[in-house]
Amino acid sequence: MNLAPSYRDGLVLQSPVLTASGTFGFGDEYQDLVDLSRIGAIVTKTVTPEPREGNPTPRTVETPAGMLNSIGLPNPGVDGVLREKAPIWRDLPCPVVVSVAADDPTSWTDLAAAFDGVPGVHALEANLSCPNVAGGLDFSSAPEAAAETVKAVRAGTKLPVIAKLSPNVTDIRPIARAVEDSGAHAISLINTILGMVVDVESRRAFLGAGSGGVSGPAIRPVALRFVYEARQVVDVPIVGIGGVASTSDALQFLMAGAAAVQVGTATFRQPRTAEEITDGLATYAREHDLASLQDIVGAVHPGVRPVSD
Ligand code: RRO
Repeated sequence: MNLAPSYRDGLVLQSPVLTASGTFGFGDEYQDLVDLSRIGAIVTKTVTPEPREGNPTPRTVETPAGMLNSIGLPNPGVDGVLREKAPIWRDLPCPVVVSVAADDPTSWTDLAAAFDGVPGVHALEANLSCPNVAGGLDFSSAPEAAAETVKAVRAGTKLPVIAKLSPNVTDIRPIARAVEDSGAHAISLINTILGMVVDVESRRAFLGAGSGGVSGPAIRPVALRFVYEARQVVDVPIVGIGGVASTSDALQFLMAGAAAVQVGTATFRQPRTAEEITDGLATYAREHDLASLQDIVGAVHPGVRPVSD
């Protein structure tokens, strides 16, 4: 049975279940807990051109059916990552997708170029949508900025480029179209939804940075709708992200039009979630006589159900 979504220009994954950026380190945190040979790929924490310390604490807080984060993109910078993290990627039993973010076109191009030919790296995820950086690293709230950024990334690399989009927009469709037209091989959505928690004793925002991004099951219905809407206007594969914690969650994303999913917040509770969902999808495919899971991608039927259904 084929579990593999095939990306334009040839990235084929052994499972349609990946880990989401920011929830699995650089592949160096959970490798002893998870059988990485069975998941689709690891997506790393986002890498920037220079090292970053991240935002003031507290950086996370639980929310109903989810969590709020404002981590602020801490990472050792591209040189630090290549020196300290990349050497293990060659020997990991799954592909590595490196998440990248920069702040102007030339830096995006240079950053992308730095990962070309690094052993173990199979694709880049251009994080066009970090919600938590002062001055804004949000390149996907307008089609023009998103397109310019994807072009800059493509100019630096031969690797497949996945464009990760923000949900903090009114209409995802022109943005999805723009990144496809400018050469993205796939689109991942959604990043976190802007939110806030107030500490009523101190009468202050709970997070050190004030506001942050909401993730987890609370945002799943929102994410599903984004995937469904984007699917109507683009041909490239979509990777669904947002509260995927079970096989049934992953199936919903596939049926809404995603060729693959990423597991994020659920990993904090159970690091093996991506592996378990891979098993669950295989079981579903067997029980429903599917030759390929890709046969159900976009299979949701819009419209009103008959009462007898
Ligand atoms: O590091 C973060 O605060 C962060 C990033 Br880069 C992102 O893309 N999404 C998010 O919720 N947090």
